[in-house]
Amino acid sequence: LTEEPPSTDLITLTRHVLNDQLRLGAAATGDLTLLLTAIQVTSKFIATNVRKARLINLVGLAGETNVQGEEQKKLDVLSNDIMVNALRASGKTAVLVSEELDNAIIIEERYRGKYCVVFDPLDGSSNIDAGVNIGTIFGIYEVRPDSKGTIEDVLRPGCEMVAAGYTMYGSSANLVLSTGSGVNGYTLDAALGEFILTHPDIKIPPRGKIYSFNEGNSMYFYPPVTAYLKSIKYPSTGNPYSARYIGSMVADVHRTLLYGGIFGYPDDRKSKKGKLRLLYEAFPMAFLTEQAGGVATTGTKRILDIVPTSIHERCPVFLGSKDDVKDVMKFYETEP
Ligand code: AHM
Ligand code: MG
Repeated sequence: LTEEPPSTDLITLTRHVLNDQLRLGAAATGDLTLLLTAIQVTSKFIATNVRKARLINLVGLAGETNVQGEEQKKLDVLSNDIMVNALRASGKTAVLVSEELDNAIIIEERYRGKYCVVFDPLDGSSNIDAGVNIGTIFGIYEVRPDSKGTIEDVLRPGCEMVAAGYTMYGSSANLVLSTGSGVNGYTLDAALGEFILTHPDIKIPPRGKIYSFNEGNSMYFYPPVTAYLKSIKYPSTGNPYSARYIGSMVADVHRTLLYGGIFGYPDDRKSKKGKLRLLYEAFPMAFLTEQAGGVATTGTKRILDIVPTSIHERCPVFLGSKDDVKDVMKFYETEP
């Protein structure tokens, strides 16, 4: 038996992004690489805390006190603090929007850079205490020319983002990133403390066999969604689709990117605008989906074209394999 020698030429995330920037030549200042380095550090830090959460009293509600009488910090609050601190200190940001904070943070002049980062520090809150996969989602805009960083710099359509990605905290930590020329996946090598390129140039298969919806909401669904789901569960020809729903957007989207199929969180009679947040959930995931060759829609329009009017607004989401998502769009055209 011959064993492959270990690779001595590791492609780390930083090396990969730097390479991209070098290809851009004079247009690139290296600032985005530095910002992404800061984001990587936050992902490593959050991953470490997720791993030991049960051991160090990070599980539970913020505001509770532990047996020693110390106040506990919920993991998502802690993750938010980690990100805000690191992004501000990077000197590369101007505006920060977090799911955890009511208002945007406008970075003071001393630390100000040219990027705006919108993020959900720890998404999938219902899964945190059970140890199920959760993740961080982020999107990056460059401030508009001559802007010093205002809320208007992030109230822009998702297609204007310069980069988007997520880190999934599961059996390993996986960072999936697009800077606008395809999607790459990196896995954290805990011993090296580096994200290593493990999934180069991710492309979503044009059609999948899996659907991922919270069907517990079926009684509220509108006719196009009900009809679409019926069509894939009771197909006239061929096999019905398999259901997979984790309830962590990062994990459900990650599987969809790799295996294909469709992920959906529609608007319905109860959630009139859907559940997922436009800026830091729908936009980054739609950006990655399109960059991987898939489609992301509200059912009737392209998600990346929506112009946000407030930082925490919601939007319906269907994303994944091109043919699967187009099928659901057809039901929106034909069903009342
Ligand atoms: P959160 O930001 O409170 O964690 O909510 C977002 C999550 C997504 O990760 C996931 O896709 C969705 O909510 C699941 O919602 P539901 O539990 O209604 O199925
Ligand atoms: Mg969330």
